[in-house]
Amino acid sequence: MTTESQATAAASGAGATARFRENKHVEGATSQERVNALASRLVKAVNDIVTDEKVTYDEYNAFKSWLISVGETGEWPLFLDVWVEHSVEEVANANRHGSKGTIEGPYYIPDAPVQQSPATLPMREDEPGTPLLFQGEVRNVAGEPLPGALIEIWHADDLGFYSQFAPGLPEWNLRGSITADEQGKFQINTIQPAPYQIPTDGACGALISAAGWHAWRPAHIHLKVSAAEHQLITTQLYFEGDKHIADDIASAVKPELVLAPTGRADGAGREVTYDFILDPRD
Ligand code: MBD
Ligand code: FE
Repeated sequence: MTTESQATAAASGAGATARFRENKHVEGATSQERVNALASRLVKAVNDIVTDEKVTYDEYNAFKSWLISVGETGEWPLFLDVWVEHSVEEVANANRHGSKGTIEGPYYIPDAPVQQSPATLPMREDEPGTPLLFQGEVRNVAGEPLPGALIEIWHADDLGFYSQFAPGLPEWNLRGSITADEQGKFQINTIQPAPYQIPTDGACGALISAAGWHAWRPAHIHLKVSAAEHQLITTQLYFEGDKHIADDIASAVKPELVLAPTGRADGAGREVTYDFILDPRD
């Protein structure tokens, strides 16, 4: 039997690349003027590094070989989301007044099964990990509740693997779309995810080890929260005390996004409350 621990960088990279191509439509996203301006700056930045650092032919060829392997292992989505997306997100959401967003990352799948709050995420019988009750309210910036708001949630399991990107996991494991109640409140039962390690056997892992970096993201829950007439927010929530809160390899932690769950009175795991504030659509 194939289990999630046998996940390979190439298989999860191929999955993430296929998902990206299906979900993101990029034709006509920008004009010739912008392509000229942005591509010219990118090329110049690379040439400046070569000149300043006196890059050798051996280094140039190592770089070329590495870029080829990023494509071969399907790791462009992983590479870009880990090292570039955070600044794109900062620019995109600079003018919001509601809850903080952060990066989407490579493992979102749209159209997870819809459930009404209170809900339990799809999970295996005896899903490993500490049970977590995640609850809260969705409001607008004026403090009014948003009944029927949609909370899309996805996260890794207790070994740090995502369903549909590692073998042996049920299709929608730890993924769901939950509608808030008439007061905009939601209650979601799940388990606490484990920290995520960038696959060590792919191109991103090779870069990390060649550079002497670490490969970790702190444990996190991904969310997309939306309501009619409001801007969708893509975010992540983290856990206080996590070893990599201060040095996330993906630079996606913000202090407002760190949860401090408490033990439940009934002893059944932990619980935490977090409210989402959505900006109006412009
Ligand atoms: C993840 O789980 C993730 O959230 C990001 C941003 C990059 C790689 C793996
Ligand atoms: Fe993630």
